[in-house]
Amino acid sequence: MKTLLITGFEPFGGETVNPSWEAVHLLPDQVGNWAVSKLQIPVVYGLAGERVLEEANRIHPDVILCIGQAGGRAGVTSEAVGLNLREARIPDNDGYQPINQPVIADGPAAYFATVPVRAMVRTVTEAGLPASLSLSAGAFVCNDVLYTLLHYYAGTSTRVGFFHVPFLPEQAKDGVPSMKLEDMVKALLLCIDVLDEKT
Ligand code: PCA
Repeated sequence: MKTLLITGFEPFGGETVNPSWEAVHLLPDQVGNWAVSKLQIPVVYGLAGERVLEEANRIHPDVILCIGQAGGRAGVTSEAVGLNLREARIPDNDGYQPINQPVIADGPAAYFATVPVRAMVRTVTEAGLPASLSLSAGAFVCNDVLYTLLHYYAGTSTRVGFFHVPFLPEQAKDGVPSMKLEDMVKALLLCIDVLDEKT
């Protein structure tokens, strides 16, 4: 049995739910050959990544997959890149709004995700749900966590990925796209099934 640490975020930006955690906490504790460990993390620069690393250092997962809300996107997106940049349009849940700051001083500009991002997109698309590869996780807290983990685990066997989910129907106003919670859960289960693929 392999271990997956999967995280979702608390609500932010005036929302009362975050679909990432709603979907993650509905996952079973075992999916195929994976023991699934779930963690909710704060929408706070720095602290979010620290929380994931604390838990990861306790349970030593084979893969860490973080899930976040990307309001406005029409489908689920597998993030290919973590960027060494903090650039916030809105304050995080601690009131911090950095502009042009690094995630890690003197870290490399970017890392590629080490989970099979294309296989994840393919399996969700084949199931008839909207999914695509994303070349930017933005520069808010989701990217902060992705970059922090990719930096920490660079050159090790621990693989790291990030998956964004759209708004839930009840969050989406004025024609903004959304996805049903059950479809998000389905997409996550499909992604877990392909975690051992190559690309
Ligand atoms: N989405 C934000 C942070 C937390 C979340 O769910 C982001 O995309 O950075």
